[in-house]
Amino acid sequence: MTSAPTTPERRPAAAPTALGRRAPAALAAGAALALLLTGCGGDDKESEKHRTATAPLLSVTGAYMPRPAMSDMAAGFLTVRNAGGSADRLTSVTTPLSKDVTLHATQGTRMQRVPDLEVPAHGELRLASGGSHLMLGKLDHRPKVGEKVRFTLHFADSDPIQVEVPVRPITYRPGN
Ligand SMILES: [Cu+2]
Repeated sequence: MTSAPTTPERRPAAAPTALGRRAPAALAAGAALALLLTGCGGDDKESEKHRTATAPLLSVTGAYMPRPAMSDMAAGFLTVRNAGGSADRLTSVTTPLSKDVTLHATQGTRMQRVPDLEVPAHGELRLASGGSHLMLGKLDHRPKVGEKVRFTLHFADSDPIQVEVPVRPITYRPGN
């Protein structure tokens, strides 16, 4: 009487006649599949690696700001590296030093405001003297050499990145 309710329930789940033989075969197949998945990246670490290889993976290096001659305008330089497999775009920069930060590209000797700047996949966006740069207007104050100015970089896809940007003498050139 006690086994009666359980027996009918088990039966439909497995083949009625070959239960003993099929179950181990299914288990073996399951184990083999698990091994295959592990071998070709099915486990968590491998999928994480795969994910970061295709998404933008950004970091910022070499940031500095030449000490501005006056408090009305300053420039900012830095490099955004992208170790990921897809491009991103720097869309804006915010800082307590200025409410008016724009992205500039240089064409020949003329600089021009642009809406965003590309950070190529497996590459870098280089903002450097004579090239693309950040332009800060209406400064909150004229920063001194050695002062650090917080920049927050905003991207089309990636999370914002905060950088403490050191103020350098106006003659400073990054060594490379
Ligand atoms: Cu400019």
